Amino acid sequence: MDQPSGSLPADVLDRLLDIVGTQHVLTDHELHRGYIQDWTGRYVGRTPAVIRPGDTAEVAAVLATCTAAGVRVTPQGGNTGLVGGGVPLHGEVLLSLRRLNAVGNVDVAAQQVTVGAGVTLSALHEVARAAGLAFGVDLGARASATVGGMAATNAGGLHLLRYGGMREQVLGYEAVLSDGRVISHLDGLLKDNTGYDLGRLLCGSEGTLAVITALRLRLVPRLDHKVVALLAFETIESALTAAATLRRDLGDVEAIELFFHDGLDLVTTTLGVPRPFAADHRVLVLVECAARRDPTDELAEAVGTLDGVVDAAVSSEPGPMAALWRLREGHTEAINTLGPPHKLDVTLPAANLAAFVHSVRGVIAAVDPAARTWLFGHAADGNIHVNITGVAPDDERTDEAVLRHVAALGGSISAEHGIGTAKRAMLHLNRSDAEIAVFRALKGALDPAHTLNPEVLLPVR
Ligand code: FAD
Ligand code: 2HG
Ligand code: ZN
Repeated sequence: MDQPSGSLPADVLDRLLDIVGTQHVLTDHELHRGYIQDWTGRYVGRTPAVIRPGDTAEVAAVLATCTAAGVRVTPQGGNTGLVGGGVPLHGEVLLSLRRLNAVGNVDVAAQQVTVGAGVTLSALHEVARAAGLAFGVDLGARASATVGGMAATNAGGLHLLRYGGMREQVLGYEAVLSDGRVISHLDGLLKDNTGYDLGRLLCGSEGTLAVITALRLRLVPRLDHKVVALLAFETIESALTAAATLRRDLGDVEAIELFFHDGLDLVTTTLGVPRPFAADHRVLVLVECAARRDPTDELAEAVGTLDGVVDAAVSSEPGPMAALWRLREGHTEAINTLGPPHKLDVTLPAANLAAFVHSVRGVIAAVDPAARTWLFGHAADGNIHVNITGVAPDDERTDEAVLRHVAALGGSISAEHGIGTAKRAMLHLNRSDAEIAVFRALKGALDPAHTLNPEVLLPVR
């Protein structure tokens, strides 16, 4: 249900101004653009005010005020989310957490650090690197995505097969409930069986249960020797078999990514990136290894055993490695130039992945022959990103057809981006009535007034 977005009750606005200060309450709609529209331009909302608290106490006071007044709130970090969960689509107050960007000292002995929810992934990588360590999650939106948003979406990313997703990195949390109470468990003890793991519950909760204000995060050893190979195949079957073989045989695999010739064409022409091969090959697999010693020989040896490789480019130099990565990471940016895409983010069981790649274009074309389909993703996780262009932003027919197809093949309708508003009507494809009832009970227990993202994740009754 919408709440009026024109203005807030005067007493509520006065209280919010008192809490965070005049310069951090943005009521001028001219200043809202970067907060109310998502990265793709598909989701555009409106808000009476953007509130930018500077610490946990301010977050608590803001939430207590909004809940007492019946004002709904959308938490937002870097606004790189791709499922319409972090923009105020129903006139919510926009709570930006970007100012919570404090970084604690790295505990090198424990390999942990405590950071504010608004710290960007790039900043976290730099902090870890400077301490001789690394952070296990990486993704293309690293310059803007915040750790709070990444935990809230349980972001997966490029290194999931080695280190896990965000949930596996969260060792402690601080968060604010919608009534203003602060819950905190930031010790980072590796062994700690004192009840429910609320930090992990918040991972993937998409701002519906509490506002994350700080996280205690696991760091991993920094591996300075890297090598990247781009392998070309003519069939998806040979590419997927190769990905599985490399995952099994190589000890130092950091990433195994997948894309196709049409996406490669789009990236190279749109972004002005050089083509990697003279010939046009149908399927591309990008492999990265990272180790304490140069892993190039091990990777080259493993590639030599693979069937179906028709071309290869290998580099351990920073510039050429970045150029190969650009071909994969540039997909999101290149597709955005075609107009607001529909983004679906699905996982298939390994046994059905090739069948899905063969069939999904037909599923989409059957619904809308004018739609264009783009496929890419994280090959080793079974995670395919299905992007659809040429479809009106509010036309859900192709989305629904793809998600039903995924579910019929035993897959997940959200691999890593979350449910948001985009897929809430389809949650039943993966979650039973009993599970959704438990979700609702958790929501009712932590946010009984339904202040936080009331239109996200949970289906309309
Ligand atoms: P936002 O977009 O601001 O918010 C996302 C959700 O979290 C919303 O529901 C919001 O309400 C909630 N939220 C935000 N902050 C908080 C908080 N502090 N407390 C409670 N709730 C909060 N995702 C992947 O998983 N893997 C990828 O490889 C990947 N690559 C990407 C590449 C590009 C170019 C882009 C644009 C996006 C990519 N994403 C990827 C999606 C996106 O970056 C992730 O979902 C990321 O975790 C969002 O972080 P954010 O800070 O931008 O969150
Ligand atoms: C990626 O893997 C991201 O590049 C974004 O998850 C996917 O743009 C997308 O659909
Ligand atoms: Zn992804």
